[in-house]
Amino acid sequence: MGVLNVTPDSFSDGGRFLAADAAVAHGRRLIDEGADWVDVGGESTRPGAEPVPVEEELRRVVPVVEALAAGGVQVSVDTRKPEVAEAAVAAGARMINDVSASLAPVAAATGAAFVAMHMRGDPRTMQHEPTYDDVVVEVRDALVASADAATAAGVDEVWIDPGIGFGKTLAHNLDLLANLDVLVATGYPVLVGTSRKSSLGRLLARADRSDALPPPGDRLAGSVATAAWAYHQGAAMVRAHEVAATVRAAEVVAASVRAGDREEQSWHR
Ligand code: HH2
Repeated sequence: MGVLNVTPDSFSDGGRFLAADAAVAHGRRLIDEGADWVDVGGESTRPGAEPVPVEEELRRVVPVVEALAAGGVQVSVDTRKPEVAEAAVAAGARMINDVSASLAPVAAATGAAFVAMHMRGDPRTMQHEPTYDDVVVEVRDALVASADAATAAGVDEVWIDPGIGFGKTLAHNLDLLANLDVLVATGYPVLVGTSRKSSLGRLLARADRSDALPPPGDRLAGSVATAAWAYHQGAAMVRAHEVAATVRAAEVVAASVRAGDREEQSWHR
C-alpha cells in the first residue's frame, strides 16, 4: 500500500502533493513501482496534529481519489470522518483505512473493505505517556473486537493494523513488531505501517551512534527492514512511502519464505 498524503503537514511528505495534479501523478508512480493500493489521506494523524474541517478534507481528497480510480488504480481512503469515507467511496475508493476503527458502518453500507487500526486516544494526545499491561494482548483484543463488530455489521473484507506509533512508546512498537504473529493468528489479514516513523528514527540514530534522529526522508533502511520483518511474520500488506524498495525487499522475503515452506514439506515427506 503506497502512501499519498494530500496535506500541508504530514510528518514526512507534507506539502509535496497538496496540488491535485501532483498527487495524482505520485499515486500513479506508486502503482508503477509495484503498489497494489494507493492510500489517499487528507488529514495528518501525526502526534500533536490538529483536526482538519470536513469540507477541507473533502476538497483535498475527493478529486484525487476520483482521478486515480478512473485510471484503474485501487484506492483506499485514509480518514476518520464518515462524510469523507462516503464521498471517497462514491468517487471510486474501494477500501476505508480508518485509524480510529470507527467507520465500519460506512464500510458496511457502501460495500468497501475496511482497515481497523489500533490507536490509544487521539493524535493530539496519544503520545502522552501511553501505558499498557501487555501491549500485544491489549492491541490484539481491541482489534479483534473491532474486526468482529465490523464483520457482524456486514463488512466483507476486514483488515487489522496494530497502529505503530499511535499511542505507543518505542518499546511498545517493538513488542508489537516482535509479536505480529499473534495478530496474524487471529485469522484477519494484517496491515502494518512502520514507514519513516520516529521509532525507526530512534533505532537508526542508535545504529549511527548519533544523538540526532535522521529526518523522515532518511529512514529507508528502517522502513524496508521492518516491512521485510512484517512479511516474514505473516503480515499480508505493509503501508509504505518508498514503494519500489519495499516491493523489491518483499519479493526477496517471499522467495525465502517459499523456499522455507518447501523444506518443511520435504521434511514431512
Ligand atoms: N500511519 C499513518 C497514517 N495512516 N494507517 C494505517 N492503517 N496504519 C498506519 O500505520 C498509519 C495509517 C501515519 O503516517 P503518514 O500518513 O505518513 O503521516 P501523517 O499521519 O502525518 O499524514
